[in-house]
Amino acid sequence: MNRPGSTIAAVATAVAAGVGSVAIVRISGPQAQAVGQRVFRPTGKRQPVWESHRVLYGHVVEPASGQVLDEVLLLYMQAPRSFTGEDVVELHCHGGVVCVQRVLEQVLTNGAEAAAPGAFSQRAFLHGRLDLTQAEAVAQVISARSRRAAGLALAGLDGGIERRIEGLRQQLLEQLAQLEAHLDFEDDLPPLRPEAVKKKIQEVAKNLSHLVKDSLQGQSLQQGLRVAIIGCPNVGKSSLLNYLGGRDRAIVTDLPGTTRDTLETEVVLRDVPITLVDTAGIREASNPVEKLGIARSRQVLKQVDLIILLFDVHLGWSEADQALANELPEDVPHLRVGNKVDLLDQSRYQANGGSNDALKSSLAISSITGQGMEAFTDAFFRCCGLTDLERLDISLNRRQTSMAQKAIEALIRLETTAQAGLPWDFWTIDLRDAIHYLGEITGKEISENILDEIFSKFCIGK
Ligand SMILES: Nc1nc2c(ncn2[C@@H]2O[C@H](COP(=O)(O)OP(=O)(O)OP(=O)(O)O)[C@@H](O)[C@H]2O)c(=O)[nH]1
Ligand SMILES: [Mg+2]
Repeated sequence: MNRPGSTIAAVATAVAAGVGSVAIVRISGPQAQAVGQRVFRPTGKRQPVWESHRVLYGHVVEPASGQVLDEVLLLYMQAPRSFTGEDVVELHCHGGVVCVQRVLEQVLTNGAEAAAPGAFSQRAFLHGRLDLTQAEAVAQVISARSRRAAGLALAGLDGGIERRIEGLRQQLLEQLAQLEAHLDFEDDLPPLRPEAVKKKIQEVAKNLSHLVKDSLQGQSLQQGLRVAIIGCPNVGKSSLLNYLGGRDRAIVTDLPGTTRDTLETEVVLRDVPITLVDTAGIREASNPVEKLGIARSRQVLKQVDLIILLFDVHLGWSEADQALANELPEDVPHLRVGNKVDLLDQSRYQANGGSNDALKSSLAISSITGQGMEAFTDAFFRCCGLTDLERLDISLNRRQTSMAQKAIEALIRLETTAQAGLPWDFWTIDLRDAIHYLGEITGKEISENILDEIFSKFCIGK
C-alpha cells in the first residue's frame, strides 16, 4: 500500500488492447495539482484557470523537451469534493494502450507514485467519502455479470449494508450499555430482567441469520453458478447446452461420443449468470481421445455448484444411467432430468397409466421443442438453494458474511452463558465480541492490516 499523504496515480479505466476511445489517468493526493501542472500544457495563449471541477483542454508533454505525448482533457477536483476526498487531477486521454502508458509514465516521473491496488478506494474510505461496505460495493458493481447483480451491488453502494448492519450493532450497543450501567451502579438502578435482554439479543441474531442466508443467495447471483451437464452418450447434453445458451455452441450429431472435450458457455437464466459445462458422454470407450474426454467429464464434477444428470427418457432409465448416478460426488447437488420427452408416444404412455418409471422421479424436458423447461428451471434454482431471489434487497460479500457469522456465533455463546445463569459481566464478553465483528463489516472497528488486505484484493486504478 502507498504511504498516507503521498500522491498516487494509475489508469482508472479498463486497460485492454485497442478497446475504448478514452482512458483516464487519475492522480490523487496533495501534489496532484502540482504534478498536473508539470505535465500539462494548455492549448491557446490564455493561462488556464485551475478552478475546481473545471475542464481544461491541452496536451500532456514531456516537461524537459516539450514533446507532446497526447491530447487530453484535464479535470481538477479540489479536496474534499472528489472520489478520494483528496485533490484529484484526471487526465482524459486517448484510449490506446501506448498513449495511456506514456501519459502515466510522465505522471509517475513528475512527482506521483504508482497507486497500489485499491488505493483510491482505500483513501475514499479513510477520508470518510465511503464507508467500508460502500467501498467494497464499488468492486462488486464493476464486476457484476447480470443486471440483477449490478442492482444488488448498487444497493450496497447506496449504503444499504451499512444501514442494516449499523442498526443491528446499535441495538447490541444499547444492551451492552445497559449491562455495564448495571455492573457499575447496580444499587441505583431498577433491576434488569435477563429475559428482556435475551429477547433483544435473540432478535438481532435472527436478523443476522436471515441476512447471512440471503447473502449466500446474493453471492451466487454475483459470482454466478457453475453447472455441469453429465450423462451417457447421445442423451442430448450438447443439445441442452445449445438450447439454454440460445445458440449452436456445441456440435450435435446422432452419433454417440460426439463431444470429446469439456466445453463451457455463459448463459443468464433468470438474471443469474451461469457457466454451463458440456461434457463427453460417459461410457466404456476404447478410443483414446474419447477416453481422455470421459476422464475430464469426471474431473469437472468436483468443481461445480450443480450437476444435471441427463438421460434419454424415451429409452428409459438404464443401468448405465444408474451406474453414473452412483458415482456422483455426494457433496454436490444434482438434478435428474429426462430429455427427449417429445419422442415419447404420449397416447401409448398414457394408455399404460403413465407408467414410465423413469419419468415419475424426474423432470422431463425436450431440448428440441423446449417442453418442460420452465419446471426444469424452477427445479434448477431450488436445487442450488436460490428460492427467493426476487425478494433480495442487499447482500453481504464473503468477507462480510463470515464476520456476520462470527457475530452470530458470539450471540449463540451468549445464550449459553445466559442459560447457565452466569453473572452480567460474562454476558458482556460475548456481546462485545459480536459488536466488534459487526464493526469489522462497516469498518467502524477494523485494524489497519485488515484494511490493507481488503483493499489489496481490488485491482489497480480502483
Ligand atoms: N427428439 C429429440 N432429439 C433430441 C433431443 N435432444 C437431443 N436430441 C438428438 O439426440 C442426438 C444426440 O444429441 P447430442 O446433443 O449430440 O447428445 P450428447 O449427449 O451431447 O451426445 P455425446 O456428446 O455423444 O455424449 C442428436 O441427434 C440430437 O438432435 C430432444 O429433446 N428431442
Ligand atoms: Mg455432446
